[in-house]
Amino acid sequence: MNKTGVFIVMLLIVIGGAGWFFAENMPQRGAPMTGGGMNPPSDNTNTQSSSAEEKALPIPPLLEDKNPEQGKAEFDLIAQEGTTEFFNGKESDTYGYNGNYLGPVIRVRNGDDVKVNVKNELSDATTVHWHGLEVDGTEDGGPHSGIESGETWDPEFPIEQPAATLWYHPHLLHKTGEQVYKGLAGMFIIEDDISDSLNIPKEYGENDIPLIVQDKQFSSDGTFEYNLNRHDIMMGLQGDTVLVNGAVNPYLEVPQGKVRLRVLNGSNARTYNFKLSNDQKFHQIASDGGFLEQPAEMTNVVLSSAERAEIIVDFSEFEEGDTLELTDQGTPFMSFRVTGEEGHQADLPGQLTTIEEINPSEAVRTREFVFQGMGRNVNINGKQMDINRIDEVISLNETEIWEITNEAGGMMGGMGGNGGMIHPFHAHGVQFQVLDRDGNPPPPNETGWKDTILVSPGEKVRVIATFEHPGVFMYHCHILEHEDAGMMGQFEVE
Ligand SMILES: [Cu+2]
Repeated sequence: MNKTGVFIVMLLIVIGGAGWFFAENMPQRGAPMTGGGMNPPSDNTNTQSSSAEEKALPIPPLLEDKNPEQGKAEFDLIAQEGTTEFFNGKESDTYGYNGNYLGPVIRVRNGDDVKVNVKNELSDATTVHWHGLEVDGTEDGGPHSGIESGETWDPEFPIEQPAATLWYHPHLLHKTGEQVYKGLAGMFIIEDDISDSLNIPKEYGENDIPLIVQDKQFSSDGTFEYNLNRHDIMMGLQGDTVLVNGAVNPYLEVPQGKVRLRVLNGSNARTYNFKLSNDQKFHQIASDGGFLEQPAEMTNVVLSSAERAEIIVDFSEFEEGDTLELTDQGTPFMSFRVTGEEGHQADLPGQLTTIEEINPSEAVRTREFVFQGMGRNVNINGKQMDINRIDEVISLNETEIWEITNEAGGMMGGMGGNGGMIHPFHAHGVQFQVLDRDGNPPPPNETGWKDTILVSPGEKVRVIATFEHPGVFMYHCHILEHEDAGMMGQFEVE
């Protein structure tokens, strides 16, 4: 800063609010304010231009069930190419299911026999994996279930698990990252007698809201592409713009009452630390695989890629016109606008469900999974994915403990702590329970069913599961760039 600049700053400090002085005497009024971080507290021009871009949160439609018969459901899903306008007047090439970006919500009931007709209208092959669904390997939609361009795939499966917020996305070998990033993902909701009977918000789109949170790296022209640089290969592709249901900085109008948010981290690699802008407490009622036994009171929730949390936020104390923001590490990315409408008031049930704890003594063995390597060398137990190799064989209906260790951060961790990589571990076709993290019991929001678990650098997490579905399934890191690079293996249940 030159001497004149220093003088102006000092003058500002000395005379404080004497704006008239500058109005009368500054030759270039306003110039120091743009460059010097000295914006006045209420810059109406900026507020108006940013609010003009704000969009109402898009709510993905519920996909029509074509089978009127009770206990059966049939859906049509088309993977297709399109364009999406994330910023006014700027179109980006995207993928979507039954649309240009993301997909509709598939909602089924426990006990339903489900059929999905998947048509691939992309120019590339794809697959559709039902993330979190307990189905046989042939219906799971992993890399073995490739659908060539122009072809169809019609999996049929019964729903045999409790109410939960799951999701679906492609799982093509080496191409999962690209296809998810371009927009292929959707929510898959299971309801059951328990979710029906609980006095919690459950009006879809009104007070039961899906939030698919993703990050993108946009170019200055408002488009994005899937091009990995060296940093992306190491850390997974992490963008600077957060989208919710495909919208940048959207707002949601909420009634004065409790609202249920089904939060899905649908990002390729990023881990979020969600918090409300006023540090207000909320309750997590469900994890990946369904309800927790009791609501867990929290001020923040951490979700790594593919993890879900259903949370209840109470807006009863707010007045019409009030706003609240949802933040990641303190940075807002969507807002809630409270309306004059009265919302869901009932207290949360003290008990949501009962979860039968799997006793570790039932486990027939402990299997170890060590996450190692960096960049293109990421691996599990020293091996990279080979579609022609089965890595682990499990007997049908047996219970096992899986011990997942993250050693991959070792080298960089030694260089200064935060260089270590987290790895979200995901196993297909099964829901597990967390036994411990480095020998300590899991936090309350990890005491329910899980299918994806964040494993920090140097950490060891033990989970337990009973394998009730036959077939070939994947286990892998859910940082999609790590998965695509080979941090994946196959287990066969027989
Ligand atoms: Cu990873």
